[in-house]
Amino acid sequence: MIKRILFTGSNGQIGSELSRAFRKIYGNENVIVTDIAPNSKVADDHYEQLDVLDADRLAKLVDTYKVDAIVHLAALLSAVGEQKPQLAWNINMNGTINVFEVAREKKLQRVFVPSSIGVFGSTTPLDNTPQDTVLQPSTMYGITKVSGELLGDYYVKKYGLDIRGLRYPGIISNDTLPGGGTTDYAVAIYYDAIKQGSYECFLSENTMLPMMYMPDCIKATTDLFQADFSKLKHHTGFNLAAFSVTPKDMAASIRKYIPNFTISYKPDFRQAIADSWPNTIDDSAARTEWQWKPNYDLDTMTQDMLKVIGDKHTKGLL
Ligand code: AKB
Repeated sequence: MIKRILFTGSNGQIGSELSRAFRKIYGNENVIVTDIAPNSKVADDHYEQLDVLDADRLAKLVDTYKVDAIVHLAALLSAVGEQKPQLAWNINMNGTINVFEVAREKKLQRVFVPSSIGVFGSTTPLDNTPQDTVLQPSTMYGITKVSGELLGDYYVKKYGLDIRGLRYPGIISNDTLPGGGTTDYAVAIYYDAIKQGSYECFLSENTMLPMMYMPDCIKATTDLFQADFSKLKHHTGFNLAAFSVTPKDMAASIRKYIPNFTISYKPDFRQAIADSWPNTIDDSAARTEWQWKPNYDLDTMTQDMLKVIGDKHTKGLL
């Protein structure tokens, strides 16, 4: 039975909220959070500073805390990965193999490592992108995510390890800001809508991408983490979808609540990345193998995002 779980990258957009959700399920003392930053975002964590490239320290923490499973979130995302490709390879690949090797040596019960829609490229069918399809990404981030999926599947087959992962779409949230991704506009648009009533978007108005609200991301991750391993046919790269939207759709959704909201478009280098990613995703494998089903669509998410960010703004917390 899994009792104690160690997170890497716990200060990040997903790590900060997912580790909180795991503490509710597994107990505060059973979730060890680590990040490269000297301090945790949350004061009462079991926090340890960890560079995922330091395999010895990772192994030591696993021993010290008697860890049974690792949720490995530390990674560089797609946009920053294009600015620093060698660093992205180093952190994403060597960080991941360090986690897999510790899991193998210490016989850990489970590893969760996310993948991304970044695994797809322009040779993949862009509409209703299948689960099992061509994976020829054009970004270093995508290359590391495809390699991470293949490496994880190798450890499952060769060593019998239990490794699981999801291809996250763009994740939209209102707690910790994302950093360095191509889908980050979909978070910034809500903050700017509240703060200044307008947003300048770095993608063009009709760029459609798969997106998901954070509560669904938490649900998907915990559901897959707890799924019966023997029922899984796929392991490290489940397609995952909630809804697909363009910046124009998001602006229209925001205008339902902030009628004077305006948006302008100034595409930059991230446009080419977005253009190589799918419009819509077929996530039927996740729906069949571990009963995935999202709760939020664009408008229910917009309503909640604007309420939470609006409250923060009123309290002077932005
Ligand atoms: C990014 O934009 O790089 C990430 C992702 C979709 O993996 N949010």
